[in-house]
Amino acid sequence: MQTNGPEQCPTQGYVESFSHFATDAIHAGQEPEQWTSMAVVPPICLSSTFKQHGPGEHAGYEYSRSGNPTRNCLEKAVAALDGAKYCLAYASGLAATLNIVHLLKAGDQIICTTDVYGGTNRYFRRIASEMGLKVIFVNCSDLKCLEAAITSDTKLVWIETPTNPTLTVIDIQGCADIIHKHKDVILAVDNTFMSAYFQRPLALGADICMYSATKYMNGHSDVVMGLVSTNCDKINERLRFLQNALGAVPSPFDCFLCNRGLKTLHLRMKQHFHNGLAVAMFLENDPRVDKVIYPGLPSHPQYEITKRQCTGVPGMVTFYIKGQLEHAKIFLKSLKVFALAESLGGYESLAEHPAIMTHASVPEEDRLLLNISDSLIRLSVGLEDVEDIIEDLDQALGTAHPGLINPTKLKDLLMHLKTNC
Ligand code: P1T
Repeated sequence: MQTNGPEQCPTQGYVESFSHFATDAIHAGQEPEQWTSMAVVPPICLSSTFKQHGPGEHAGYEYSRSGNPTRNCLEKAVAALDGAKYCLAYASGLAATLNIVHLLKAGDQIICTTDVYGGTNRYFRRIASEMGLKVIFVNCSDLKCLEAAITSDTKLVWIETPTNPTLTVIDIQGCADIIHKHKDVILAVDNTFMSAYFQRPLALGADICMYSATKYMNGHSDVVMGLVSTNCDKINERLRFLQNALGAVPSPFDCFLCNRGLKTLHLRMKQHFHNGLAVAMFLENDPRVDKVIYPGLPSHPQYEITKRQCTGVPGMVTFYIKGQLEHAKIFLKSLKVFALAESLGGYESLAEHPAIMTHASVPEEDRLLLNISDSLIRLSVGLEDVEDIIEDLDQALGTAHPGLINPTKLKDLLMHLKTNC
């Protein structure tokens, strides 16, 4: 679909926002008046180039790598949701990471928390560190370790919270307080798992909030994209230059889809929370499961931090199945509602084996230090009826461990959730 172009230039700086999340998700940056057609739903502007009145005299857009109306519309919506002045969109989450790292120069040090998405780990370890950057991995959930690791060369601290796949929660405000005692050190938070709905890193002191929008922000498993928000003029100016100069931009069609996905983010996240919590509670009492990790359970080591810095918990549940790799494989192959697939945060339930799949690129000794063992399973609990989700887990665990049964009564569990949550 190609419609009339916009009359206005791409805006930077705060977009007009409303005081509540859902209203922002639906209206911020979406004003029909920005299009000559007054389209209520933002058009997909496919044009790669824009006519100029005279050389250098343009109406806000020149070439779609440097700026595109549909992309701009998405960027404004996300900025409003993050409470940010600026947002930039990229061709993938990793492209967003790459652009952030390009803020640095050879000799600078990056501190990356130990437990991050396997592709982020691979990028820092095998690419950034071979291009003259000093990369060290530090457990940033221990603030003393972070403080001790900072040197005069440190320019970027990279955290992911909760971490992928072991769901460690990191105190964002605590990290920011330490980092900002030092001049010119940037705190970047990968907010992919929480989404803008449950966690606002910029309000907690982060300089950059980053997403793999491939996950919850888009929410429909049909787009690969990255997003970066910031309130810092200097960071925005350099990132905007890099977005154009490095060129890893998303297509207008993907921007349209992600912008559409944002309209239901608040509804989806509430249901992911409900379904994720029910699954975590079901698995916690299961004799076929050794351990459940879910930041919304009081048994989680950072439950108190989670309650303080987040307004909810997504549908990511990690657990150790009783037994060995063989049991994990039987369980994963027996699932019917869950698809055995990488990725997360879509409307559909997914299950995966981090050691063999998403974190295979992390060296084995590092994986074991992070407790990413052969019995670890990661679930992205989707939006199906929770009874069907739990029945599926129950039957697949039953196939892996015939003879053992979970004593939890599903009806009681759902009643408990209804009355207590
Ligand atoms: O896949 P991409 O959009 O490039 O995003 C990379 C990325 C960054 N940060 C986090 C926390 C992630 O989980 C990811 C991608 N993760 C998966 C594909 C996965 O299955 O874990």
